[in-house]
Amino acid sequence: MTEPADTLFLKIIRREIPADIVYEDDLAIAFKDINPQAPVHILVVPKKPIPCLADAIPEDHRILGHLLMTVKRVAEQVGLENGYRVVINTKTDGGQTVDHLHLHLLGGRALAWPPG
Ligand code: DGP
Repeated sequence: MTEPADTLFLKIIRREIPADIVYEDDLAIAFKDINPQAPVHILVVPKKPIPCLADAIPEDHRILGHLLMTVKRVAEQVGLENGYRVVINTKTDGGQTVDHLHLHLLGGRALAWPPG
């Protein structure tokens, strides 16, 4: 079995590169996006290096549920009471640039729809 690739986000989890971490537990970490697209732009990342949503397996269902509950928790923590958007870019057409599953939590302004 091949080892999963080391990723930028694993380096953040291991504190090898700095990040503005806003939440962490056994399964997930949340930190501010380096290139924010909204006043609040936080990435919620599983500690397990699942490359993208399309690579999730049935056994990952607890992690996937936990990621959504973490988004909700962080949104409350940072005061997004007017609402927010959750985005999972997946593979090339989805605009994914980091091959480690992550949820974008965007908020702090009224967001346009549809996205580009
Ligand atoms: P995506 O395009 O969905 O793969 O989003 C990847 C996001 O990761 C992108 O919005 C920018 C962010 N990002 C890339 N490198 C870093 C980094 O070194 N630190 C932080 N905090 N965010 C990063």
